[in-house]
Amino acid sequence: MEALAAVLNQPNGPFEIEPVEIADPQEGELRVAIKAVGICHTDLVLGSGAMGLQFPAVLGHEGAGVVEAVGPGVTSVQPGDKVLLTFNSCGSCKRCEAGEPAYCLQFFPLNMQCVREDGSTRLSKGGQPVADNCFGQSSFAAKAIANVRNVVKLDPDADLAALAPLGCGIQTGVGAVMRSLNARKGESLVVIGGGAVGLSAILGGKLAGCAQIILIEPQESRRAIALEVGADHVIDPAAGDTIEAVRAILPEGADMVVDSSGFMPAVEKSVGMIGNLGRVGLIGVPGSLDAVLPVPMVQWLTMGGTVRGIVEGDSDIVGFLPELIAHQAAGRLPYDRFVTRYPFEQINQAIDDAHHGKCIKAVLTFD
Ligand code: CXF
Ligand code: ZN
Repeated sequence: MEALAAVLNQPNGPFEIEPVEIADPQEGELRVAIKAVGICHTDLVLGSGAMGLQFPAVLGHEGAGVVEAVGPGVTSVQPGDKVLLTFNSCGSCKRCEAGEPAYCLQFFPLNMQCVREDGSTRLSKGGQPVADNCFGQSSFAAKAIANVRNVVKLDPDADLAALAPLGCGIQTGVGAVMRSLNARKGESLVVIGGGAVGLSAILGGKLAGCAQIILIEPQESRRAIALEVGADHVIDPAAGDTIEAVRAILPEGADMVVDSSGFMPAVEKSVGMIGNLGRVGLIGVPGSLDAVLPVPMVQWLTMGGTVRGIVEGDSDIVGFLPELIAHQAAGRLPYDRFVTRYPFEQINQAIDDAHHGKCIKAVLTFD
């Protein structure tokens, strides 16, 4: 069967809208007619080839659509069901068995390698394989093959374009605060970086009842949106030392700092911002694999500081995504404030707009 896809034929694009051949779903798989897909920064990192992506390839990992066909053994969804797609996991390692699929021991090969263990692809063009299986979906296409473990069934009246970005970016930011750092009512939160994930961390702070929420972000337009969606204070890092600016608001230091920037000069400041029993959560991926975050040992052990890495906001998928969907439906997750929709064919324009600060979170729509 043929479907239009945004094919990456070389590192860093451009994405080319071309017909590809899509195979039938196999054991545990389903074919989804994609109706909307968010663009996540990780798609661009994978598309650079830095993680060993083979070309041509189809990326995309915030898909939402309608099930068209299911493979053998699939009983949780059926053709006609609306589904939200998210990250994949093996289901059999100790982390998956503990309900912690974001730390699946196979996370990298199942999500970021875009190659199956047996080397097979479900996409091809002109008889040649096209790399797929990006986060178990490759949803920059009108049709995608997903897996039972990385889909959540939605209500028949679900708004697919509105829900698509929950699958990665929004759940990462909200979950980082609510789940990974276990935010409690009245706690203070500093967020470094006001992209989609950082702004979602602010939304997580609001849901958790945080008392003081501070965003550190160089772009004025992003600081303005942060204030609209729940930040109490915003700090321009160009205006002076960010540790001093945070401590002018929180003299005893912050309970939580979440970094969504991966920009090391900014991340390094996080250790000076927290107070006793403070927690630092790292989400942003630095440009270099050799990046190191120095921690002042004596200060940290006496104050009981924690630094931890965060993947997908510690989402367990089956419990957390339905929770987020309910918050969205009730108007408690106004991430639409920083989403811009584009027709699927305008994928390159959407990426260019994001590069130039004209858009924060792009969602591509079909039809
Ligand atoms: C990724 C980001 C890089 C580390 C693994 C998880 N999440 C999705 O974009
Ligand atoms: Zn992502």
